[in-house]
Amino acid sequence: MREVRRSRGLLVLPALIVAIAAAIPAAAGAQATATPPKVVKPELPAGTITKTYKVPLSIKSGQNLNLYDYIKADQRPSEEGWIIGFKPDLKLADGSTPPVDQIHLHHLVMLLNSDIVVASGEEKTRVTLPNGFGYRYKPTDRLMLNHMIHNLTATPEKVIFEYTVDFLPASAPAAAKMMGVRTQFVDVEGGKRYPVFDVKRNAGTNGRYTYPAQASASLAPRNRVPIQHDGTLVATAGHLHPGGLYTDLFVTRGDKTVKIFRSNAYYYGAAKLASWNVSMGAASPDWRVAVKKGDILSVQVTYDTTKAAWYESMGISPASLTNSPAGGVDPFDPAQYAQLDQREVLTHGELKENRDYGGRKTQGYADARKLADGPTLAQVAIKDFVYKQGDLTMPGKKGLPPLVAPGKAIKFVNQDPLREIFHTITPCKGACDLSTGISYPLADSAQVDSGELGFGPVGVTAAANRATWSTPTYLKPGTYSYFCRIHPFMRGAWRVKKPKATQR
Ligand SMILES: [Cu+2]
Repeated sequence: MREVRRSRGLLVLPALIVAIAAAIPAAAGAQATATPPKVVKPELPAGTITKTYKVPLSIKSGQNLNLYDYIKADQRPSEEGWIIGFKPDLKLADGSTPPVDQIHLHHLVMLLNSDIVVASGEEKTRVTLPNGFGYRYKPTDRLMLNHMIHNLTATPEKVIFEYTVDFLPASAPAAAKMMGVRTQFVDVEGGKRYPVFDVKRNAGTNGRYTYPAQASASLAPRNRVPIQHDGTLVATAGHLHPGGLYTDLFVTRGDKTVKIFRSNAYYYGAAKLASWNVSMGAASPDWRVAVKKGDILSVQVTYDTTKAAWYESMGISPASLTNSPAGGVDPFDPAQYAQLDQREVLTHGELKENRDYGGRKTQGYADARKLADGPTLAQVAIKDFVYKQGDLTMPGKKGLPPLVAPGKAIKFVNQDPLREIFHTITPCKGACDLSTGISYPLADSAQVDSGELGFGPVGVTAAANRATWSTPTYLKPGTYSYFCRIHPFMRGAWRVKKPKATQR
């Protein structure tokens, strides 16, 4: 696996401010608990070949790296034609699908030459273009995979990235009528190669936080994709992370902005918001929006902030734009806009690998609040996926929470390979003593967090580019349990001592 520098032009967007905050309807239509829309099977042109390709990848223990790989000739279609549909999957070497709480497809982006074709994440949204549209493909094109596969375990793994392509060969009669599209990558953090932001608990209003509208106005310029030629948007679906409610895709022309699609997150199972067990609403196959050169696309994402803090969150709404106009609704003509079909469809139902929520009683972890005091320490090392003092899995004295006096700090030091294994100290919601799954443990306030201790290319990886973190000195006396949000089986605690009674 190697890291390749991508050309700067790809995701860097011009810096202009777009004022779309006013266009957000307050709390309208967030249907995290609503009945999911129908799963729609795509209609494919005659002669379409559906084939699965395999790209083997080696994943280091605990890895959470953003990497690039070329897709080799035997891992991709061998003839000229049209890519119509794309379905991502991740398998272990034995063909089984790893549970999301152990190995996690953080994100996956396929690049054809320097264009993003499709992007996906753990929700594994299937991309299928409406009948008659496709991505033009030649076997000589450069095809690359940008992937971030997060190994939540301490064991190295061989995995296989599997992708299924609906492909129409150029020789098929239906190919003569195909119209080419290119993906407009509309991302709240557009311009960043690791496009994430943190959502603090209780941020925003009424338990909801819309980004970037409710963040600093200086963040808005990134979120801006200028349309380069007249055309028609024919497909879109949102991408967000646990805690996310919906993405909204907007188009701006002059001083007018209208919403052209809301992609809701439909969570399955008991854990609802706090999980990866989710399908995203995609635009229905007859969604068509006519856009003009100079129009601006942008996206907003809304998260729930009542349940937990959400780190390294995303908000993306890639949209497929035809290479020349293909009809559609003019979103700035009110009568036409009223006709825009904004109904959602799902591309798949619940996935079984997303079902282990965790949060069950287990013998594995001590309840830190009930433990005796450990030694007073200025420093705690992290090595071999263990916090060397106060790790809740450690028996005996090593498992007791280290003490610190009020106003003093404990410094945590990552001593694992700093370019490969990143650890965090993330305060836990609750005692942090239950089993690990996609909904447990959860982060508490986001007031206190170490960031990912480790090093990587700036802006490309999740690394904080430091090896150490010190606990804040303002903490009140008490026991602070925490976990590593990269390896959530890692749990620990520290304790701020009560101040000594002052002598009279
Ligand atoms: Cu860790």
